[in-house]
Formats: sequence, C-alpha cells, structure tokens
Amino acid sequence: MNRVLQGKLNFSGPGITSFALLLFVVAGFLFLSSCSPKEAQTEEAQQETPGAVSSIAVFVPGVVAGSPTYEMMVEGVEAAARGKSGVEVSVVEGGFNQGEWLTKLSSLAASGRYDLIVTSNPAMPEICAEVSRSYPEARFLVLDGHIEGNPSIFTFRFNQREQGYLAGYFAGLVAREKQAEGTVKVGLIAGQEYPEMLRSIRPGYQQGAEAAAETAELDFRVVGNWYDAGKGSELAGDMFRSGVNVILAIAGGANQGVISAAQEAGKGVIWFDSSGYDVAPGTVIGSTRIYLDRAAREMTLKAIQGTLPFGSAESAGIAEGYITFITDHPAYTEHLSEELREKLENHLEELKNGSVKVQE
Ligand code: RBF
Repeated sequence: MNRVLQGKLNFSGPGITSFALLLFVVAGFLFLSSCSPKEAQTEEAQQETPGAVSSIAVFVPGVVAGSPTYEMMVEGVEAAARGKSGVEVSVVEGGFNQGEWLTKLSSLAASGRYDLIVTSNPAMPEICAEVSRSYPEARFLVLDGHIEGNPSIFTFRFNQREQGYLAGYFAGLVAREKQAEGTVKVGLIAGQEYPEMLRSIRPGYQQGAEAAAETAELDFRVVGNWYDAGKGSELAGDMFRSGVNVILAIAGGANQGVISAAQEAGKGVIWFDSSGYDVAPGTVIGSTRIYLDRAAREMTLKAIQGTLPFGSAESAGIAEGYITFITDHPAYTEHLSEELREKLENHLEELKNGSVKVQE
C-alpha cells in the first residue's frame, strides 16, 4: 500500500504528470467507448444478421385503395422497414382476377429477389403453400389467414367471430333504438362468400345482433367482387327499402356504393377493419377495428431480426388487444345516444376482461 503510494508520489514531476494524464485519458476513453452504446449497437446488428431479411415484397391480393386490411398491411410493413437501413419494401398489386394470384405470387418467389413476401386474406395461406412447394426457399408472412406446420409460412389471424359479434351487437342496439318493439332488421354486405365470412363473421354478427335485440333478423347479401360500387349501392338501397336499419359493409371498393345508398336513405353504415368514421362523417356511425397494421409491423420486425417462427400460427382477439370498437372518435360521440354508447362500452369491457365470451 505504502509502495503504491510511494510510486504515485514518485511520478509527481511536472513533465511526467501530463504524460500520465494523457495516458489515463486515452485509456479511459478507449475503455468507455468499448463498453457502452457502440457495443450495444454491434450486438443488435449481430442479432439481426441471421434472418437476413433486407428485401420485402408486399403482395396485395386485389388493390390497396379502398380495402382497409390491405391499406393497413402496407402501412405496417413500411413502418417496420422505416429507419432500418438496407431494408427495402416493394408493393405489388395482384389485381382482382383471383385466378392470376398463384402465377403472380410464383413469379415473385421465382425472381429470388425477396427474402420475405407479406400478404393478407384467408385464401392466401393455401396459395403460399402451393408456391412453397415449387420454391421452398421463399418465406411468407400471411396476415388475416391461418395455416400451421408449413416451415415456409407464418400466419397471424384475428378472431373474426368476435369482431363480427361486436359489429352485430352495435347493429342490434342501433336497430332497437330506432324501433322499440317487434322484429328489427340488420344488414351485412360482403364482397364474396368465403369460409371465414360464412363460418365466423356472419354468424358472429348475427349472434351479436341477437344479444342486443332478441328478435334481430339478418339480411345478408353478396356483391360478387371487391370493387363494384354500383352493385353495392343497388343491394344496400334494396335492403334499406325493405326495412334494414343499418348495414355492415365488408366489400372493399364496393363499400363506397353502400355509403351512397345509406346517404340517400338517411341510414347508417358500420365499418369493419379500420376506423371508418372519416370515410363518410355522419353516415358511418360505428366502426370495429383490427390492429392488422400493428401485427404487420411487429411480425415484419421479427422477420427482419430473424426471430419470426415460420411454421407456426398466431391468433388474437379482443382480450389480446387486437380487436376493438372505436369509441373515441367525435362522430361516434356526436351521433349516438349516451344510453346506447354506455351499453356498447360496458359490453366491450366485459369482452375485454373475459367476463363475457363469444360462443364459438
Ligand atoms: N377485403 C377487402 O377489403 N378487399 C378485397 O379486395 C378483398 N379480397 C378478398 C379476397 C378473398 C379471396 C378473400 C377470401 C377475402 C378478401 N377480402 C377482401 C376480405 C378480407 O380478407 C377480410 O376477410 C375482410 O376485410 C374482413 O376482415
């Protein structure tokens, strides 16, 4: 101890002191820079390398504009890539001819230019599985769809029975408020008939409507495609004339026709996937919301980091925070009675905390 102290004292000459000080500062700087943020950054970069996802294609089975789920998918993937240097996103629209999707998706995979292909809708897992048979190297993230056990595909879907139920409960409340007694009619217009619609969304909607208004009757119509606004308007007009009070619109671009018919009839429309209040203020009176944008961002980030578990599937609903009813928009507060809002919000809370469950 003494010797050390002695040693230090020995270095007390003026020239040596500044040299020692310099050494000390340089050593200190090297030490600090070796163990702080730089090291964290390097570690992060190393963790991201194994996935090696730097080029992403978003395959839109349809067109982006007018289809809420596709708009959210593009938004979410682009948000994940933003700020990640070297990650590029290309958006490819597959168009409305569903017979061409397999060929178009195959050529994306065949090009070998993309480390990840992101797409969305319940028909896409099967199509991706078909493509992966020819191109086993290709990797797919499918939103709003479900398949398990294919090592090339990860899927993330939403509990659409719950989402349909929530929309139906709201429709039932609106219809019952307009008509205090007797049978009330609620409407649903779909772009096309597909298993998820017939097995989850439609029965959920009916169940929700009956929970709010026991005698609720469902008028279900199909446009036949996801773009024909003229047909959407024709169907909706007919439904309103036959006594339907409110229509849930799940028809992509054809939703615009449903809105114009509602404006003409002075009736309401329910939006399904994203907040729809601003699409037609005063006409869109309610809106469920799935957080597909958030799921797209989160899952794409995992893919970029190399941690997305391809081969598995995730599902999320109201309790997990991926489905809700938007109750904080001024259009909702302004156009609906306090009593109705209270009933809806109480029920939403019960579904969130699990004290009420939607029966499968
Ligand atoms: N929804 C849209 O909003 N626009 C579309 O173009 C569209 N195309 C679809 C094509 C197929 C084959 C299937 C099965 C569904 C399609 N959907 C479309 C519906 C969409 O995936 C989802 O079920 C609804 O938006 C309800 O969340």
